[in-house]
Amino acid sequence: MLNGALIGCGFFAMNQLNAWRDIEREGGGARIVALCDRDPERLAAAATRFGIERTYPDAAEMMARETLDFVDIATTAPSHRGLVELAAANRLPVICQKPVAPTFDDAKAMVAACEAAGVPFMIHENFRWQSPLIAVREAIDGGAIGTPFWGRVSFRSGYDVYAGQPYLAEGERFILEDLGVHVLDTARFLFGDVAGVAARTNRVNPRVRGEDVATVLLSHENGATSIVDCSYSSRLEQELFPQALVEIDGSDGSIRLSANYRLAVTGKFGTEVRDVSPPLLPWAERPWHNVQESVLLIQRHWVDCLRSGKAPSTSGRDNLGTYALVEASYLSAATGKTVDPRTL
Ligand code: NAD
Ligand code: 89Y
Repeated sequence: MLNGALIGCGFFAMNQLNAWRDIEREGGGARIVALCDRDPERLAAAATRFGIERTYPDAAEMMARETLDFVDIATTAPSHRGLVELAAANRLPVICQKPVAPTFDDAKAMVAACEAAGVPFMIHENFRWQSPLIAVREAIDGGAIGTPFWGRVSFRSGYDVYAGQPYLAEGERFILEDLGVHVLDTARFLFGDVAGVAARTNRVNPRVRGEDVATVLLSHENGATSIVDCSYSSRLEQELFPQALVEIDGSDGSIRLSANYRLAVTGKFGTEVRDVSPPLLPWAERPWHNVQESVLLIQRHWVDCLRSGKAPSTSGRDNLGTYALVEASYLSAATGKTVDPRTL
């Protein structure tokens, strides 16, 4: 049994703790044995809710006292670098929530620290673990549409994300860093690495400090072109939060992941339509169930990687490729120029 500790018992960590409990109950070989939060009320509430007795206000003290196989960091970005470096110094494999850090230099330093310590490092970049997006990737790999040459990953919503995550309205950077990072990672996952980024941003909601709308044009190394677009200022006939919609055109056909998880794959012999709705886990709540299932899947993957010694799909090193797209998007939006993310 792998013994883990979770740091940061806030809004999103409840999903991670529910998923860890599922993994323990299903005999998945991992459990959370200790919790840390510098906020005593949040720490006590999580400890009671999940029946975890060992609690700490300080991560360094927890790592010194506990015998752990990994740590799972669910705090917000400003604390990520210090906590990941602390885990590396303690030779502890570490998962860290997205966005990996406030700056690209921090992210690179975190990857370097884990590599120098020889510890596995995974970013909790869970969108590519959403089962509808896995179904899209499988449809590409199945070959029915031939070679993709164009794509779009779109996330447009008017959902009040600020109610659960008030800090999102306060930062100088917003949608590209918080949500765009997922959508850009999805584009990398589906279409491959990127040679050019051209982005434009808008701030529509006056209550939000950073940009809340972004449109990014990606030139992929394999010649495909894709569009990533995100908005938290879109009032739509159907509110689809937190669904990412996907369009892909290939040499032999097309894929459309449209509203409410309808997947249409058109090939040379016609169109196959499937409902790829994610399951509603017992602890999940609509509309978050899609994201919540992906938390369980990525955490299972982490346990699998620790046991087999393989690198996680969203390793710290892999995630530098995604972070470079976020950085390139901000730079492109600020300068009006196309940016090669590989030069950052
Ligand atoms: P939150 O503010 O609700 O919770 C963070 C908790 O961490 C707080 O309780 C805080 O007291 C604690 N904390 C902060 N620094 C600490 C430290 N150094 N030591 C101990 N405790 C510390 O934040 P949240 O909304 O839960 O977001 C956490 C992270 O999850 C963010 O990085 C966010 O981007 C990410 N997130 C991811 C998804 C996803 O789908 N992957 C969704 C929502 C949020
Ligand atoms: O923080 C964000 C995330 O990671 O997924 C959706 C979100 O909760 C709000 O944009």
